[in-house]
Amino acid sequence: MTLALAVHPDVQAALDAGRAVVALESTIITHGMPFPQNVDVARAVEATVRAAGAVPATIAILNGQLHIGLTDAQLMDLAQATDVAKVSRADFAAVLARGGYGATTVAATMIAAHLAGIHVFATGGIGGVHRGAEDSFDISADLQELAQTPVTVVCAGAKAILDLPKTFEVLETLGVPVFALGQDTLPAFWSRDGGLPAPLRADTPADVAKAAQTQRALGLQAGHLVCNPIPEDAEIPRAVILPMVDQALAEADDRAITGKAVTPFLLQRIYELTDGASLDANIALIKHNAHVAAQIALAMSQTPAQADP
Ligand code: PSU
Ligand code: MN
Repeated sequence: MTLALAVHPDVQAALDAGRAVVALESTIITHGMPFPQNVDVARAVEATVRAAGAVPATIAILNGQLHIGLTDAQLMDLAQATDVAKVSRADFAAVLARGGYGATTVAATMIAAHLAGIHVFATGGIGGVHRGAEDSFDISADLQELAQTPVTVVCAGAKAILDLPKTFEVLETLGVPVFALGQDTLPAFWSRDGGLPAPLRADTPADVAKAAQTQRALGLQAGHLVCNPIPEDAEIPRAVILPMVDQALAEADDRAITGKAVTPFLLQRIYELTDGASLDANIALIKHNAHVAAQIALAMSQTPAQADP
């Protein structure tokens, strides 16, 4: 059997013509932000991609069908839906097979983008090695996906809900190229400087496109992770956000929250603890990432790779 993808006509037209397309995830909509801000943000991010000259493809499972690009009505429907599964590599097929709604994480969005022939994907933050992973073994499937699926993921770094040094050690072990954009240190989501040296630095979207295409020419199947610092005017100082992250982590521990529920719980609590201020920063950085991802996709479309795997 082959899987029938529901590809939005605008996305299909762009792919057929070799024009720039940027994949967008949907877990951020259903498990990362409250309604109606989530749909506003999803629309604004799509508009940013279009304004930069690329076509957005928000990826989600609706009624058991894998959608590559959503209509506005579908986006609205997903943003309000309850009982949406958070889908990663392990449960992707099972959710499609049983039907219903699914929101794709970074890992699942990479799988879907690659299936559809999309090379670039913009998100906010990736999953990683959770603090206390030495006991819980909680390491996001996003990291393993970056090691095996050739999609360039643009994020703002990783949130302090994670163990950042361990997250980047694992990425190195897995052979994932990690770039900081325009600086020598890794950004850490709400702050531009996470205090860790960046493994690689790229100064322009074209540099990233060239590195990704060279990696494919080498025959390596890994993705690329591009860490794009949050715009200066939207930055939240670490001293402000860290105590709230610590509180959210302590609460998760008290309530014995585990597995897939951990990340959504922490994101929701930080939103509440900052009185919604974390959301403004999220919106600014996601739009910025969408803009950069569109520029990378444009650069790739101008010098297409020789062979498409
Ligand atoms: N980190 C963020 N924001 C997010 C997520 C992670 O700062 O929205 C979401 C993404 O969809 C990511 C997923 O792929 O959570 C990771 O979940 P887990 O840690 O359960 O693998
Ligand atoms: Mn996990």
